Amino acid sequence: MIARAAAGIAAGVVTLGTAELLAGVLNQEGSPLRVLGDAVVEHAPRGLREWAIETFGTADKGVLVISMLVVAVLVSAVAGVLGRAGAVVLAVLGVGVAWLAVAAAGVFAAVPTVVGVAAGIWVLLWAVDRLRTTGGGDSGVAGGEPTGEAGAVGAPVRERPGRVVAGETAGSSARFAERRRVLRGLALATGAGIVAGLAGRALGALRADVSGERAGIALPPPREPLPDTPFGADLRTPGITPYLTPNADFYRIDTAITVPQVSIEDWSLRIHGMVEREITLRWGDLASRPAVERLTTLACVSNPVGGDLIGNARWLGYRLDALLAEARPLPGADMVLSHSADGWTAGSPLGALTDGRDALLAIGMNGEPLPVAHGYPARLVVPGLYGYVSATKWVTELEVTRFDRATAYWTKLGWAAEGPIKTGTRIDTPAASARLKPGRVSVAGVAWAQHRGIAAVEVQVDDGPWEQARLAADVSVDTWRQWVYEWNATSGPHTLRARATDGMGVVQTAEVAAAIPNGASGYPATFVRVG
Ligand SMILES: Nc1nc2c(c(=O)[nH]1)N[C@H]1C(S)=C(S)[C@@H](COP(=O)(O)O)O[C@H]1N2
Ligand SMILES: [Mo]
Repeated sequence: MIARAAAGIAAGVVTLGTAELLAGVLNQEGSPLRVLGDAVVEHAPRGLREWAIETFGTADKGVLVISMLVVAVLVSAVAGVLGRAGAVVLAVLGVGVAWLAVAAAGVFAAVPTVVGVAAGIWVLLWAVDRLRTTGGGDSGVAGGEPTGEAGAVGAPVRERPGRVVAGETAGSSARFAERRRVLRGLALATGAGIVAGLAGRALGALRADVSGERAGIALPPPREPLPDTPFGADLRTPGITPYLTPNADFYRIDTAITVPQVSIEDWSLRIHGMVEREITLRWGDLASRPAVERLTTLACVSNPVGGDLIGNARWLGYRLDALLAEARPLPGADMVLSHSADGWTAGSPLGALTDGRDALLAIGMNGEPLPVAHGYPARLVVPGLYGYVSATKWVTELEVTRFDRATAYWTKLGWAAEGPIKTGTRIDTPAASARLKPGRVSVAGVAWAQHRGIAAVEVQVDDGPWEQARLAADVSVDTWRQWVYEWNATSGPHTLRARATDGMGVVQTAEVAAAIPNGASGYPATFVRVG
């Protein structure tokens, strides 16, 4: 029983290993794990999917892969115990997965699964037949089984030629040796299967990798190039967040366990749904359109008060209002559901993409092609909206629709359908719990209210009056603004608070709110000790 289960597991591992190796060499779409994973994600009951995302967060896909492997091992073990009938089980499962692969990516995508299953079945039959001749495949203890059982099923006991077999004991030990050989073979097959599978995955990742392509991309010149840091935008106060966030320091949030690798050869943007004229733009089609450059501060709805899921970059791209106008949205449409290459979606108000603000299909970030993790080759950047409702990376589709017809990824999971960025500020320096000397201390940070702008920042020490901070140059309503308040620190423990006022004259709310459903709020506070 245990030996047979081991045979089944070896067969299963050989099946998956062979298939993954072939998928790595031939085509990623044929990976049975990927085919099955996509099918599970697509057809899982909503409740289960929500539970998985809530429980495992962005690791949900990794958990899915591990769960699938565990199930595969269990099913294989059962198939092994079933012996020859187990081969039929493997064949049927193989046909099912091959069929899913064909449905998802064409006939060619079935090759890895078909060859993998054939290899697995071969291993299973080889092992099952041999185990039968060595004593039914029960526990590994030779002699513990009635001699003659092998004969009863009609297979001869294999013995080494020339060996003198004297009676039962010698027969048992020959069978024992043969069994050990079979088990050793199974262990070898399992090991080889694992190595093949890992090699296939590594090869696939290497083949799909677009970083080489990215390095060779020439970005179009923008109409009015911008400096990285407009004059006066950076106060250079020690400890303050720099005005421009370098790509390497830019926060990253997405649901992808492996970063999607989308080649410009395969990339296209389809604008469809409630439009007069559906259009599909390929990479080469972009070149004939004017490229613009804009500084925009991106923020994540999950950013807690005082958190760092916010960054400011110089984005190069194409105006979304112009691209949408080419497709001519129909009256009644009020949402653009943007889709990514990895199946993620965001729902943005059509108005926010067409009201004249600098909503972009971005292809460049701080003078470079988009980093792969930030959406290469193209993503959306919309001033004033949290990333989860606007900033689709690896974007492939703009579906013009209505809020009462479509629901985006995070909205299905309880986050608000609309996500305008709340006015906020952060104290960068002094650091929390800092020990300071009495005297002049620069209290400084950044404040943001994208698309409304920042008009003022005030600082409060303990329960004192709110004092005006000095603001850095006003670059645009769409980027954050640095501020500094020169504090005359006195000995003792103190709490520093800050609050911002937006360009409409509205002070940020003091009401403390958690990030879900539409963004955290409340004044940031820093506790320090002076003296
Ligand atoms: N394809 C895809 N795009 C996505 C996401 C995602 O999970 N998948 N996350 C969004 C969220 S929640 C945010 S805050 C921004 C973050 O962009 P960044 O990683 O470039 O900082 O990307 C958005 N775009
Ligand atoms: Mo986000």
